[in-house]
Amino acid sequence: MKLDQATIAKLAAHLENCELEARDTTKITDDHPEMDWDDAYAIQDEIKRRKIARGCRIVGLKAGLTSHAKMKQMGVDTPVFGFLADYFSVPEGGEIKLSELIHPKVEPEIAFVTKAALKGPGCHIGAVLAATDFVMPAIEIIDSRYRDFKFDLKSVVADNCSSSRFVVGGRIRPVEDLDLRTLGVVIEKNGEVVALGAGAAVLGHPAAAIAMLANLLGERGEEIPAGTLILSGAITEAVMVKAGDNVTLRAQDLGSVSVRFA
Ligand code: 0L1
Ligand code: MG
Repeated sequence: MKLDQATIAKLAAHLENCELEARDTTKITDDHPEMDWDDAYAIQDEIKRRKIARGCRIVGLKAGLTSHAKMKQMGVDTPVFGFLADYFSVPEGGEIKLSELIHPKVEPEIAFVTKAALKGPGCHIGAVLAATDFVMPAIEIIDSRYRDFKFDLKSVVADNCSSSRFVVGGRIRPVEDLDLRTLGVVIEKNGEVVALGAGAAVLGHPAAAIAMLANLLGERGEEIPAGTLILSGAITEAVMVKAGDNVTLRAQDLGSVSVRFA
């Protein structure tokens, strides 16, 4: 690690305050070009610790930048992971106040819920499918705290991978009868199709993103516990939203999920 504990705490407080006050900032590597991956995840961990200390519950995990569409859109080449706090969860059909966010974008994702622990190294799609209780469609709302979504990967990881809100719903299905690679998704904004794709856009199979996450956590001596909700990553590029927009995700075999922005 290149940063000391005081700097990690200061950067975590800065990024979390930007999130809570819905204001943007320049990327933190501008002032700390020496920071490494361990520093980036240590800042994310410190943001999580701050939330837990205030009484928040951690309700899940997310894999980010798991599709080539997203990596290309963001100009990066490695997937990343973050955590989901309780207040990120928006009820199906619910409303999100734009004033609470900076410049949100929506992403269509497949959410997994585990029934057994997953631990890397060596975690693979088969282990993930065997450990999956059910899947459901999810809209992730990302909201990078970095001005104009301009960042590098370490800054993104420190910023909890742009996590801000998510909506799950639709049909809850066990994975046995689904082919998640060919499962199609369509995102509509105000009734118009704005993005579409299939599960294979996520590392060839959405379960591969969960395996990657278990392997990354395994490197840190951590595992994905049974009963964990995990967003597997965007199937399409992220779509900008504005006040008044109604967003619906229609997922083949998994029904639909909606949210509106006020
Ligand atoms: O969920 C995601 O794929 C977001 C990862 C962070 C990068 C971004 O803000 O697009
Ligand atoms: Mg995402």
